Amino acid sequence: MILEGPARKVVLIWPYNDISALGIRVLGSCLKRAGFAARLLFLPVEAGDRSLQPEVLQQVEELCSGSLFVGISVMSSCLQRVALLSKHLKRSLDVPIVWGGVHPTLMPEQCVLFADYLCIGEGEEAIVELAEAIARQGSVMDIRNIWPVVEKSVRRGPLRPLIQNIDLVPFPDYELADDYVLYEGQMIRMTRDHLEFFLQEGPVKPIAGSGYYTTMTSRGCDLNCSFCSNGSLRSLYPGQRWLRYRSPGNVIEELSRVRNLMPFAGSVFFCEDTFFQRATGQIEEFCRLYKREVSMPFFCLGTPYGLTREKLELLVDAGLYLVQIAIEAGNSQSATGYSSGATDQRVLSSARLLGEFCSRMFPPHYEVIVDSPFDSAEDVVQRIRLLARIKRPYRLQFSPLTLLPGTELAARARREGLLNQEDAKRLCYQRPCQRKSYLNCLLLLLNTYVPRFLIRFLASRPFRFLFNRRYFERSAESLHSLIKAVLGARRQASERTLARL
Ligand code: B12
Ligand code: SF4
Repeated sequence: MILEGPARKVVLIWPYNDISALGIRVLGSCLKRAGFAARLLFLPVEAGDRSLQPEVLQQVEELCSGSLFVGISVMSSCLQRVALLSKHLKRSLDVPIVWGGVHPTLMPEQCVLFADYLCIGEGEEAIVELAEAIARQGSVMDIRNIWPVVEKSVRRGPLRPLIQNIDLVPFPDYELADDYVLYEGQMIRMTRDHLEFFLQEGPVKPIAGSGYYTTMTSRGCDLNCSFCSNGSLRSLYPGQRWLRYRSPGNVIEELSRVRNLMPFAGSVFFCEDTFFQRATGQIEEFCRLYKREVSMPFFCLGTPYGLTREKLELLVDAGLYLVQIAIEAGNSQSATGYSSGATDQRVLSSARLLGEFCSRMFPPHYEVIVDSPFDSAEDVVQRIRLLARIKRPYRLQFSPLTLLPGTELAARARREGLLNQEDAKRLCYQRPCQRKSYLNCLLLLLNTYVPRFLIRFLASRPFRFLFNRRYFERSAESLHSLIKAVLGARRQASERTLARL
């Protein structure tokens, strides 16, 4: 039974756009299971305005007032926003502020001015112990995974072992019992209609077309891409199994709620890079149950690892209609050393395999990192040549490299003098804009019908000598926007096709 009343209420805040917010929804369920009330506040960035207006801060303050504590989920990308919010709450309320998530876990010292407690690593058990301790006014100094901030320094303590049986983690909280969302400058009570609206606006909207339910069937990853936080997170747990899978039965139990919870959801999104790495037997069981109990179209992320014809056959038969493959997680040619040793051959063979399923699925999406300060022009040309070997149709998605704090790549950038203090502040936390260089334009052309041999030709030395220069970058601004507009129109057409399916 949930005991209502401020003495038992914890407020959890999610300051990002995608309100599927697995982190705080799982924590909300843990708190409720332990008899606490959880109020979830969602603060999507409105119209590109990452700051929070004074009226919004005031409303959030009112919603947090009188709670046991306010917990905020912190990724580095939102550090400034969360810092502003926390400063405001600390000034105006007498309620402890708790930061959890990837940023405090990897960069605890950077959080001391804003939080009273940091949750390092997994929060399921720690948050309940913290709530119990605060509710009975007991000591909060010795809770594993909770590091108090005392006089602006972190008091480090021991970490709990990783949850090995992740089937024990409760399903995300979608009760909407006491949830609020920022909409047009107001914190409004979240209804099913709002949920539908915001889930439709999620980050993979162009792929999904309609509202979708996001979940994960695993935790951790056994690859080691140097731009990703995964390696640093794993290093906190030496000797422990880091990549953990939920059992197919447990995933299906969660998904069988979707039709009731979200009648509007048109598909399910598995948002983990490790989806295809499960053993074939597990995938077989998952697909058998999925077809029987869930039977909704689904799409997922992946890497060039683990894809086999047999797995794809089973998954497509069960409703898989699109995959997004992170190519950089398999590119050994790059000087950036993104990957843990995959070869171009692996990328090409995965792409060939996906090509075989083209008549039964949407063209695959390939995620490509651009604008790495470690890449020479020759590295980029190698990537263009590699991509030009993949048979169309496909869609490339480009992400400018973000040097996330605590990653191997950020450390290397600092060592090699590629980042001074100012750059570190700017680049490590905010996703930069994609450069409009000649070579990036060639990459964009791969998304069009321009023949691939022509793109390879345009990437040859004489053209690079003429065009891969600053003057081109400046004038390419308008060309770039034009190509994007054409692609946008194409995407809308494919959304309409999807909506008809
Ligand atoms: C799934 C995922 C996504 C999904 C969905 C995110 C979502 N809305 O839930 C998608 C694909 C949309 C996504 C997008 C992005 N992601 Co992402 N994502 C992940 C991934 C693979 C899993 C996160 C997850 O849901 N885990 C399951 C939940 C249960 O775990 P959790 O959130 O970590 O929460 C647990 C603990 O951290 C803790 N905790 C968390 N918050 C709090 C708060 C309190 C108060 C307490 C006590 C505890 C606590 O308790 C939770 C339960 O154990 C992680 C990788 C990873 N290993 O974490 C990257 C990761 C979090 N993403 C990352 C990034 C950078 C992004 C993007 C900014 C990428 C980009 N450049 O656009 C975007 C922005 C997202 C946004 N603004 O909404 C980085 C963050 C790095 C950093 N230093 O902050 C990670 C670590 C991957 C990486 N590249 O290194 N992401
Ligand atoms: S495959 Fe994905 S989750 Fe795994 S290390 Fe690489 S980027 Fe990170």
